[in-house]
Amino acid sequence: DYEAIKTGIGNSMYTGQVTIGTAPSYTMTDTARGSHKTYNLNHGTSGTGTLFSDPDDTWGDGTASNLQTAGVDAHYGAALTWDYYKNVHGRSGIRGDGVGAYSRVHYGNNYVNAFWDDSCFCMTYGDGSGNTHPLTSIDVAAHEMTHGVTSATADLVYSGESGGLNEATSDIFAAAVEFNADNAQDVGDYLVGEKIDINGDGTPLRYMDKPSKDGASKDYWYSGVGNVDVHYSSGIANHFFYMLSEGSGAKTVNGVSYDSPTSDGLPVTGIGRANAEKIWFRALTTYMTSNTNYAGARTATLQAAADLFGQGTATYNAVANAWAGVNVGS
Ligand code: ASN
Ligand code: ZN
Repeated sequence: DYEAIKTGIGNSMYTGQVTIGTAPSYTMTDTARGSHKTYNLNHGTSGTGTLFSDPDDTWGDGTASNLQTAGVDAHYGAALTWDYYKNVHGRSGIRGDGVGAYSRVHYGNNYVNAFWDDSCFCMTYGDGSGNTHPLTSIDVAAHEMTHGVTSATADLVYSGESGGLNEATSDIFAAAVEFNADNAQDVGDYLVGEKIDINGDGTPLRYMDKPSKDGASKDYWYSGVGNVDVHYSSGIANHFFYMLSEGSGAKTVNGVSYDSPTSDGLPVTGIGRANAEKIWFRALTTYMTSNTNYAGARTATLQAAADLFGQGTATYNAVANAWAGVNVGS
């Protein structure tokens, strides 16, 4: 059946008033993006709950007590992620087949996590502690959806060094989607989860300029890093991506101050985030495979840089230097 593209007004938790796809009249169904749908689990933990619907096509009120609000954020985050992959990398949908996934919000109670699940081709969001700050920020949505992209491409095994690369891929494109969204209330940064107050003290979940700022993530590769949690071994690739984009040392971007150290003390010159994104995407989709480790990620990104910019160019050399800065290769 033909479904007209239709948009409504959403009052989100983290991004102000936004436009969301709401056809047919009116459900949270984004017909412009593979008919991606957003469902209300209403604190349940299984099934799909109810597809959000609304008679006047104005959704949420910007507070967590209105159950539509988290739906607006999740639906908007999925749309931004869809648009990013389509507009920047020419990929239509998570699998590249134009088919949308779906989101579920209000999972359980006080659930402080969000997750992608390959088996339902869907992502799920908790409401945070006290059910007061749902995990539905742009970066978290992009992180979870990117797990779907990784599964559909390199399919990096979610343990050991490949697991760290899988996690980092989600953080890298989370930052990329957030920057590309250009939303005034959630400006782009190299932090993960800065909007959802996951630590209760306003600090983000992860930092890409110096991942060890979170107290657990790794800044540099070492033999045995495959034994640490994938959300911490990811730090090495997050740090690589930050330095490749912005360079080592101190820098302020969109009002956020960063200070990125290298393992060897040698400076790294950044090539700009857009080029770094292209290199990581091509490496992920063309060269990485299930068991790619950090050494393999270095090779994959160098191959991608050679394809896109030419071997021996300043851009290619920056990739090698950024890996050296995180103690991968020399
Ligand atoms: N939010 C977490 C993640 O996407 C869930 C997990 O541990 N897989 O990484
Ligand atoms: Zn993840």
